[in-house]
Amino acid sequence: MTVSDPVVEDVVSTISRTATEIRQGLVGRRGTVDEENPSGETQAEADIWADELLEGRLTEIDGIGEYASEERATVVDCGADPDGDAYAIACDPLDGSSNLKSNNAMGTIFGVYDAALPARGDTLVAAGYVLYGPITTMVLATEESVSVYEMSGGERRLVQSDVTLPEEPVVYGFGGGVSNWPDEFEAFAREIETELKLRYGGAMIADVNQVLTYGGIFGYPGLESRPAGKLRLQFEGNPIGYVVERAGGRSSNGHRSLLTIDPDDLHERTPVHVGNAELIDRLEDRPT
Ligand code: P6P
Repeated sequence: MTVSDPVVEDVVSTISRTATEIRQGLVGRRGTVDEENPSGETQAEADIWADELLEGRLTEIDGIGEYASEERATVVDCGADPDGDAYAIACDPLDGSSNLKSNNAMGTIFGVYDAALPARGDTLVAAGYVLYGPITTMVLATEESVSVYEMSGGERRLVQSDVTLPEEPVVYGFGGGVSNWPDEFEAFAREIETELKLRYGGAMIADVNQVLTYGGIFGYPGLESRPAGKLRLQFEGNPIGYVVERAGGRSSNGHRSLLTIDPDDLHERTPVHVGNAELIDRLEDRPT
């Protein structure tokens, strides 16, 4: 099933082809380089390689005015005006690349914004992720719906459409470490751990995919040592928040939808909570 907006369809099919190549090229690129990304994190060879592949292809698409990624300090200007009739793409080329060493799931996150970057999440027109798990799948959210595809040979095959979060939550995953959590989040987490099953693997989209599949909540809160948390608004919070909200769930920074945050900086971090609406409401309603 193709996407009705031809530019978004071109982006999604380009990412499908490139993601297949990324997955195949992970072998032999599991090392780290002596470089840091703009967030100060050591880069894997695969981080840089995946970013270069995506940038080279996505910036060639007519109708794309900007490209930005977690691996690049600044936005790549593709010439067209994203405040005009061009979109801007924000990518996390390899989310969870630290899982390369341990051979656990990871993936590629993308968001298509109808605004110049950095932009509010409610300017997204599409967002999604490719998950490099036992098989390669893509979850794609557009203004119409949320769909799941299986990927093979650079092509995507629709396996589920109109995806919604299961009513009954089953799993949870909270990052950052309990010793780093503010007291009010720790109290919330202690409640949730008596109600749901722990699923946390160190790559946001693999953990979020558990929530989308089984129902529940994923969170990476603000920490005592790092009040804004770890995850980036443009490249992780907004695209995943858009997917989960389109699937009938909620996103939050602890107080409000991630998609309503006015960004100040391309690489700004934010606390990220996504999942079943009742659980996010409970989090936001807690005394702080
Ligand atoms: P921690 C991966 O590095 C990432 O950005 C997310 O994909 C993931 O949810 C989080 O960081 C894991 O962080 O502190 O548990 O290693």
